[in-house]
Amino acid sequence: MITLYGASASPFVRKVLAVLAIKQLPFEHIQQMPFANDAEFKKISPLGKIPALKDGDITVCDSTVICEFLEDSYPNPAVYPIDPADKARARWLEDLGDTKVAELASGIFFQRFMRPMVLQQATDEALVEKIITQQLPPCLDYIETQVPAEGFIFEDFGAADIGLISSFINASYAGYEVDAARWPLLASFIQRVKSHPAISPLLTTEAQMLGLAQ
Ligand SMILES: N[C@@H](CCC(=O)N[C@@H](CS)C(=O)NCC(=O)O)C(=O)O
Repeated sequence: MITLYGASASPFVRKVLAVLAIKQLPFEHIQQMPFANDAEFKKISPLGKIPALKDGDITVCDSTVICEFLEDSYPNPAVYPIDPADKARARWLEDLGDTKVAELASGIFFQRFMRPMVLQQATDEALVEKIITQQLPPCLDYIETQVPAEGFIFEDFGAADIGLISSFINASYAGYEVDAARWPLLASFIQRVKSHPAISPLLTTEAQMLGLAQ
């Protein structure tokens, strides 16, 4: 039996939830919160970060490592392309989502949602403004060149699609939407990913958990 540890609204947990949904794998979900400094949890996630996953006796942490473990263990349906060049591009776009996009878009969510609502800290609005007006635009200019006008990045919906945009879902919970007039391909791609049958039910659950109307 698979057990996934991690709060549903984390962009990284969401990516693993999407892969579990695409592969139709049954699992138990423990809503482990980040920043909990939980000694028991650190036994399976040494850095204390979410997500982590157990499959029988095997424990795996880091969302990308987990998705690749699931792909290797349960190959069908695939969430990464087979062709080596496509697979390398998929990993790059997923990594971009997990790193630069997460730092910036999830940074908006962290400042405007996590800090006031969970950590009882004040939002650094000057930092949010800097992210939105200075730091995100060059990143969005690049992503605009990478997403298709229709469909998904590769033939089948997979880890690169949700990995690239997962943090924009968090940013939208904090009132930030990609400007469709400036980045039309990315704005419509985000909407298509959000409407995908593997993602849409996850967002309904998240909205309920976060107390947001959908
Ligand atoms: N590279 C990791 C990043 C995971 C991550 O940063 N998760 C955040 C929550 S969204 C976390 O657990 N933060 C707590 C901390 O940094 O201590 C992955 O892809 O799983």
